[in-house]
Parts: sequence; structure tokens; C-alpha cells
Amino acid sequence: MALLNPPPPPPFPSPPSPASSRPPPLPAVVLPLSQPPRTRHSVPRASATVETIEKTTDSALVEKSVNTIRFLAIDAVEKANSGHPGLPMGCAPMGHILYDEVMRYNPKNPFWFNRDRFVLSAGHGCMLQYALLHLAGYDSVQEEDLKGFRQWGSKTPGHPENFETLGVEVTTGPLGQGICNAVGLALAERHLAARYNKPDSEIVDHYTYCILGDGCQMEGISNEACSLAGHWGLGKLIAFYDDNHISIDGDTEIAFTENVDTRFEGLGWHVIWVKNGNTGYDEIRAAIKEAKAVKDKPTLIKVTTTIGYGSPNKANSYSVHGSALGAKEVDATRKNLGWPFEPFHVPEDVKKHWSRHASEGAALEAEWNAKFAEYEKKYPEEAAEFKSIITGELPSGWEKALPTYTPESPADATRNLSQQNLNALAKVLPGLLGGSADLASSNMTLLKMFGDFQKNTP
Ligand SMILES: Cc1ncc(C[n+]2csc(CCOP(=O)(O)OP(=O)(O)O)c2C)c(N)n1
Ligand SMILES: [Mg+2]
Repeated sequence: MALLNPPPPPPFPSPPSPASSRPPPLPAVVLPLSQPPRTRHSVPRASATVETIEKTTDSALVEKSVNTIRFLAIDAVEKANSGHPGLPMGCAPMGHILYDEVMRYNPKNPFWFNRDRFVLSAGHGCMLQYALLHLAGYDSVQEEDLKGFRQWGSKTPGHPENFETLGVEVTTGPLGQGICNAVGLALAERHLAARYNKPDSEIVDHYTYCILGDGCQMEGISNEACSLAGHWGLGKLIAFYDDNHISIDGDTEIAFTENVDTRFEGLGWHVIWVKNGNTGYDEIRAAIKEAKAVKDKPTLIKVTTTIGYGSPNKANSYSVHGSALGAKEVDATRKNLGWPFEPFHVPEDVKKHWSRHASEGAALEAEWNAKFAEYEKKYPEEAAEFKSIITGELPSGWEKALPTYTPESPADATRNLSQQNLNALAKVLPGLLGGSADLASSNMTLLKMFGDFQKNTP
């Protein structure tokens, strides 16, 4: 059961037996900021080796931007006196790199089709996403929206809602389902790319990124979807596993000691381990570069982080998972991270640095629009079909394709009638896809004119 204000931590269970794949848990103390966290798995992993790439931004500014994200989350949760500061504090580095250095998007048009998608599967950590959307220049998350976090009618609900906050792709909160939606988004990209890209014009070309936590990994549904993603070889799906070893009730040693890396390898994913997700910016950058180079498999980047990083007395403990730090600890964290600013302050140089995303995003969209205009001239039929799929507008007269029945029509099972209708519609609705839980021959959902979505027939 979720404990929003958990009691003090119980003593940890005795160290795991030699059969366990993991060493004993870290003590709940703050780690010196200059040092990487101690790592848990001692198994050497070839795929964990990451190369160093050049930095794209001055490292002091990156650190400042990352701390801005941390404090926007701390301050918003503090003001609301409810929420989850721990995840944003630990995931701020990967969040910064994703939204500032890696992802292609236009903050002024969250609906631009060819944007990269981001799903925060660990939806409780939504202040991470709101801080990033705010810095990136999305109009949906202004300073007053951050100040209204978790308030009735605000644009910043306690878990992300795609119908409330433009820029949020997927509503999340129920653990595990965000990563499943991310698999769906990557599947859609792969299908549309295979169907509409031409050798001389790639109009569909974007990545799907996801951050999931221990809780998402515990949920069985995430394994099912990730199994499909591996089967399909969704190379443009890159998931970050926030490996902080803490969930609501304490250390994951209590209930979750499986080796996630080898499980994902078994599912057909490429797996990379970033051992220092707190300050290892280059490790994170290199992991993303490596993930992008693997085209035929989805990638799981396990990023070992410290929940509540920077809080001297609460980091690395479940007390920072889902409660405000409290005024005393906020002050201590400000001192510890060297943050002299008042609540909700975004330093000018950080603001200026992020402000380029509006013009860069507009340029990316304009470039794509020009590409699409060319495509439309060369391939008018495909372009019309593609547009109908991405806008959801049905082709005129589609309903004429439906079979008609009268009271005199012979009796038939509803699933057979459904099949007749689905197959008639499939001829006129280019976006109609189906799926069935290994049950199509019984529930009659097969679209007979198409084959199956497979790795080599996407
Ligand atoms: C399906 C589901 N079960 C339970 C919960 C309640 N819950 C919310 S957060 C959480 C713990 C998540 O742990 P983790 O993903 O490790 O997040 P962290 O503590 O690292 O922020 C749980 C159990 C939920 N949101 N969804
Ligand atoms: Mg966790």
C-alpha cells in the first residue's frame, strides 16, 4: 500500500544470501557530491563500457541547469506540501541531457508530427517533466503553473495528464503502463516509417524516450510490452531505467532483487549501464550515442542514481520518495548544492541557454514542413493517406463501405459480424490497425488483407 508519509525506516533485512545477484543495500546517507554512487552489481558488463564524447555545453552551466531542475521540483513540492521530489532530484541529469541536448521538438508546437516523444513512466516524478517543459519554453508550464503544482484546476497535476498539459505525451501514474505506451509510440513510428518513407524522402524519423523506475520494472505489464519491443526490434526506443534502489516502502532489497540487465538482454534489448547517473554527464551522453547506433534493438540504459540527490539527510532513502523535504532540509539541500536563490528562481544564464529551443524547434519544424511539401508533390496519394492517419480525419464517404443488414439477414455470431465490418473498414480507413491477444481466430479480429507487424515486415 502506498504510504505518503512513511514512518522512519525499519532496520534493513540481513544481507542477502550468496544466491542473490546483488550486494547488500547502500546505507541511507548522502553521497559526497564529487563522487559517483557506489554501484550495486559487480558483474562486469561489456555493454556498460561507454566512450567519452565532447561536451556540447560548458559543464558549470550544465550543473547549474541540472540544479535548477532539482530546485524547481523541490520548491514546487514544498509549496504544495505534497508530491515526489526524490525522482526529479536523481533524474535531473538525464532529464537535462534529453531535453536540452538530445531531443528534437518545437516547444511552440507540441503537436509537430516528427517530434521525438518522451514518456515519464514513473509518473509520480512529474515535477521533473514540468521543470523540463518550463525550461524548454512550452507555454503550458509557466512559473505560476509550477507554483500551482497539485492545486485544483492547475496545469500541473500530481501525475502527468496529456489532456491537461501540452507537451505531456502520455498520461502516467499507474506504474508500468508508461513504458507500454512508449513501446506503442515506437511501434507507430516504425510502422509509419516503413509505410510512407521513400528512398528520397524520410518524413517519419523520430525517437521515443522513456524514463521508468523500479516500480515500473516490478509491474508485469512492462515486461510484456518490452518483450514485444524486443521481438519487433524497435531500435528507436530508448528507455532509461532510474536504478536508485528505492521505492515507497524502502530499499528494493525488500522485494525486488532480480537482475534487470540480464532480463532485458533476454528480451532482445541492448543494455547499457551508466554507473554514475548523478554527475556522469558524459557517461549519459555516450550511452545515448551508443543506443542510437544500435538500430535493430531497443535500448535500456540503466542509470544508477541517488534518489533525492543533494539532500544531506534524506538522499538515498524512501523518505524523499513521496513527501516534501521540509523547510529545514530544503535549506540544508540549498547549502549542500550551493544554491543561493529564492524558491522557483531560474538563473538568467540558464534561462538564456534554454531559450534557443524556441527558434531551434521552429526551424526543425519548418525544415520538416518543407520536406513534407516536396513529398506531397511527388507522392500525393501517400501524402493524403498519411495526413488522414496523423490527423485522425476520416476519408469522406468511409461509412459507405460498411455492409448493410436487414431483419431478414441470416443470424450470425456478433464476432463474425464484427469481422465483416472490420474488414470492410480496413479497406477505406488507412489508419486501422488491429491486435489480439493470440486470439484472432476466435474473436475474429483478423484483418485478412494485411499480414502481421513483424521486425522485417513493419
Ligand atoms: C500499478 C501501480 N502500483 C502501485 C503504485 C503506487 N506507487 C506509486 S510510486 C511507487 C513506488 C515507485 O518506486 P520507483 O519507481 O522506484 O520510484 P522512486 O521511489 O525511485 O521515485 C508505488 C508503489 C502505482 N502508482 N501504480
Ligand atoms: Mg526507485
